[in-house]
Amino acid sequence: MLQLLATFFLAALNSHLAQPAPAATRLDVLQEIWNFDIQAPSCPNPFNSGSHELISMTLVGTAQHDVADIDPATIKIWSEHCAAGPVTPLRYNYDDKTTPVLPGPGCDFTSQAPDGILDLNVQFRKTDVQSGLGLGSCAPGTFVRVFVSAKLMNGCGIFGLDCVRVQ
Ligand SMILES: [Ca+2]
Repeated sequence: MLQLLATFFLAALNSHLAQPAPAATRLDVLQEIWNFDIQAPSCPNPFNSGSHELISMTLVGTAQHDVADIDPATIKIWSEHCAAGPVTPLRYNYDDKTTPVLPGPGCDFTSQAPDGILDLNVQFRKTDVQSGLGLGSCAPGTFVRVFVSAKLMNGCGIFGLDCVRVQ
């Protein structure tokens, strides 16, 4: 009887392991990387601590990525590893502001001129970004990676990356 129970348990365990991954795991797979450009077309992106101005950040449209598919209400920015944030934008607008560049792990991006494809520009209060991402404690000249997350109208998650240089 004991052997029969052990066999049943192993069969149930194997069956469980063969099941598809939970939905939460599959959503991670669906996430897309989009081009994200802070203060386009300037580079590097100086961030003046204590400034009460707005800072512009752009989700860059491409032939494959139509910015009209983004739900603007879901746009948020975060610090590395989501250690700080999110910060939500004050407002947004659609404009052809720049050309996409391939995202990389560092802060060595270059910005280009408009390319005829619509981009989604979001404006944040610098004071919100400074306090929300903890930039006030960064030494002048420090490059800080800023991550953006959002959802498309179909629910797919997207994210992007750019940097600011704290002044
Ligand atoms: Ca563009």
